[in-house]
Amino acid sequence: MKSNTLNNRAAQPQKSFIQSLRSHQPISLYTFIIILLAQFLPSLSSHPVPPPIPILPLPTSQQLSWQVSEMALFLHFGPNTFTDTEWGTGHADPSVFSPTSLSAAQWVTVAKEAGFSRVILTAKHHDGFCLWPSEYTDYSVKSSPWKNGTGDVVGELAEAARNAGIQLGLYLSPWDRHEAVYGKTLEYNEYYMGQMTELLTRYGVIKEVWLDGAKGEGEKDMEYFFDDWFSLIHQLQSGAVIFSDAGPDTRWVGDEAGFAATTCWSLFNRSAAKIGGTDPKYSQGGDPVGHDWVPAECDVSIRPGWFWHASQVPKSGMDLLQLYYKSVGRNCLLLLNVPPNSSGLISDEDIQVLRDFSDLRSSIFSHNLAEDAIVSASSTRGGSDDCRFASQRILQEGIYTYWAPNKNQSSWVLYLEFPEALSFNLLEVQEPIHMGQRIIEFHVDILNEKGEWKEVTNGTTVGYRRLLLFPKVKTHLVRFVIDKSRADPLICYLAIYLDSFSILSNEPIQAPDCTRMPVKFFSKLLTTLSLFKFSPWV
Ligand code: FUL
Repeated sequence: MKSNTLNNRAAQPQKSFIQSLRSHQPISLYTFIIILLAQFLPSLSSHPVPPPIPILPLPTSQQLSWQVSEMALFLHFGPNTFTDTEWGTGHADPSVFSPTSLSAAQWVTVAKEAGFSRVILTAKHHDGFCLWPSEYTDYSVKSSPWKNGTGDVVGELAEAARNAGIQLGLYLSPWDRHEAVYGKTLEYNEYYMGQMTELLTRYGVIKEVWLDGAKGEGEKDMEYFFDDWFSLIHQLQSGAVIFSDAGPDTRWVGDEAGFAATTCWSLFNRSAAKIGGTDPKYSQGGDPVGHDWVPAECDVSIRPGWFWHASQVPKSGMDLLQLYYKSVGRNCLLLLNVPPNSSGLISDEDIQVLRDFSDLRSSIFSHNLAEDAIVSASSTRGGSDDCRFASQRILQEGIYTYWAPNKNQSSWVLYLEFPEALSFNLLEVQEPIHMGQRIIEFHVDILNEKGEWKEVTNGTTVGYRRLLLFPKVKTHLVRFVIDKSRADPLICYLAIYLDSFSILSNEPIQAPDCTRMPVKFFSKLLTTLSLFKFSPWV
């Protein structure tokens, strides 16, 4: 693994070309020519500078598409929904499973309207009851009164998801409290793989397979053949990611509260994690020197329980917004459980909360206040007129266009200058993670009313997407400073917003209009020429 650690604190502004000229000190023609050449030389070569080398480990295409999907809706549904339990004993009579108006189309519509791109269903929870007619057991929908035993919840959801263009994932619990062969290692592994094969061959494209090591105290001990399971899943569904406490493709974040640590690496050592016995701290933060790419997924329920209970009420839209900041905004995927009720529908109060959550996100994120900013950088790979890695790229959404600095720099800074002073309290930053996760430490400054840089926030990792909320500030000039990085830092998106709902109150820091930083090279050059005090004989 390449681990080219560069430590670089650039809190003090480097005196730029323009600034030195603004000091109105005469410089010689010789110095002027050297400065001019330094600006142009990188672009004089006939060949463009190639993109920087990625830094290992890197995500697979499946992991990239999983990460970009940002939010998935978890659907816990089964006999527990009807018996008011969380961990069914495995002995509930199949007759309890009798939803009166089950509509997988409604689940999918709710997910889609709230901005979720994937649904994940408990095809089998710990009670062993199968929501599809498995050939390997009678403990399933086929023994229930629902549709006289002819129904298939997995099938209905697969069809609804396909029709709506929503991705499908399935949870097949390893712990099975019903199946008689549970505890007999070979037999149960065969049983589990037989069921997994049914799920992955009957229902079209499956994008995520979800499994865990949960098991009650004193339950039968047995070994799961995880490596065999993972190979089977990847053979049958090459586009799927596998979730577990230890990957291989995405990891449990280490809590069921829906948030990651403020430092959150997608780097991880799979060998340091055990399914069913991980260290939550390690899972929450990942591993800055990890050899595997295993990004975190934050699971949490909209209600206190995972299954629906008549007595429980959902969280609020604002609660979900805070969870969003602490999951998606910390380089993770948010897996929000919204359990269908005993009629087989997502409850109206949960739908209302999801609408509130969606409205909050649209209101905050639909307009990047920085979209008209003039962007400049401490340096640009290939020179300041090489548009492929230009700083302006950070205003363009998507991870494949990014700003890259020149090699061997002692400071990495991006400046955003706004046509007029703006008020904001939220910053979004993204790394092009297909090139590896790089940034270790950064901070954000604004120019305050005294014309001094004032730090408004700082952070450690960035990754796919970092959202930082801070007390509201007002300025026309922001700088994003990368203090420490595993390799030359790359930024693909930077945006600012005003979240007027999550107030972290303080007095706005007002900046004057007089102090403006240098911008694009040609405007720099024009300014230079007008400011230049030519003194050829010095
Ligand atoms: C845990 C299970 O024990 C809970 O019932 C729930 O399914 C949660 C998402 O995962 O491991």
